Amino acid sequence: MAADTDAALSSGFHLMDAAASTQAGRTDAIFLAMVLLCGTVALVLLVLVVLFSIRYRRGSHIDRTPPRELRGIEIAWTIAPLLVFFGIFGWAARDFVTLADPPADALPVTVVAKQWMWKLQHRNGRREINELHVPLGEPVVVTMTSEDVIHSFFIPAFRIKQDVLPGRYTRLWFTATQLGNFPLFCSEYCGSEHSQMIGRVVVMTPADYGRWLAGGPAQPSMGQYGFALFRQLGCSGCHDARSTIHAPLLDGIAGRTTHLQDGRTVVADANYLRDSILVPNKDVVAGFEPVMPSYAGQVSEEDLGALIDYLQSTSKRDSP
Ligand code: HEC
Ligand SMILES: [Cu+2]
Repeated sequence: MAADTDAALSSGFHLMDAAASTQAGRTDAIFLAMVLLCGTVALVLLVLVVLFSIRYRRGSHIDRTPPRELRGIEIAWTIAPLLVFFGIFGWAARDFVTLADPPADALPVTVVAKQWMWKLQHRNGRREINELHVPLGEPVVVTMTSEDVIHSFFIPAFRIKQDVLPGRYTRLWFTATQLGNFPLFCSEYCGSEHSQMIGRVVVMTPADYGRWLAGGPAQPSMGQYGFALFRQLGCSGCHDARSTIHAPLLDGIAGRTTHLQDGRTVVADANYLRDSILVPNKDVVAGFEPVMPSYAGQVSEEDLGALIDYLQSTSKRDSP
């Protein structure tokens, strides 16, 4: 099976890790361009330093009258590097923005980091620890949070890294371009066993991945589990259309623009939904009383993820 070829772990001499995602080639190109550019400048300066120190050494008979002012040259060598740096900035910024904007059809995976392991869950409810199975050639978006301290989700072969913070969601997406196993590291020092917070990404053919995803113990999908919680925690008691309490309807809330009491407007992304549940008085919806209780300390990160997945799935269901 393809997953047996440990592409990134194979022995031998590598200057660079395998480049196994669509992002990897682009990041490598910027890296190479910077190394060449900086290397060339450093080399030219080095050669000039050596030449000048020989040419103008003490005791050499050479014309030492100061040169006349060459303003044109000074302006040119100030402006040219500036433009080059702006160019590099624009180039890198474009890739950076792309990384922050996952395609709409990307496969969602939630990640909860804790000292010292990665807990991952797929949409259909399948869970894994320190392993992430993904299909080849399909975009995958990971939404991450931490139960304790700051961690960092790092897949060198994909050239992606993102801090994982307690109290909020961060996300990242990638499309794998090579079958095999690739190391997953925590790259933010997070305590005594930080160096053992290691996992792997297993890239499979879409058919193998489909079989893998359907395997495992039978369990409710994240959305189904979230819906059960929605009733169990009493959310539906207020938010149901038939409720006697005046609370906003949550069908189709994800991505909706909400007007708040203090005049701000916010787009309901995962972080907004998270805060609505844990710190409801922070963003009170216009036209409603701040009567919603906080659920901080009552829901685990996994349950919160499932609740949000359920809220988000109501939008998908309603959209054409
Ligand atoms: C006691 C009634 C009550 C309960 C229980 C309750 N809510 Fe609310 N909720 C409200 C009210 C009222 C608002 C609007 C005022 C505000 O924003 O605080 C609201 C706002 C929200 C919003 C923001 C809505 C928007 O349009 O932006 C979300 C999301 C939400 N609740 C989710 C939940 C979830 C999930 C639960 C269960 C874990 C829950 N609520 C439990 C009354 C309730
Ligand atoms: Cu860590």
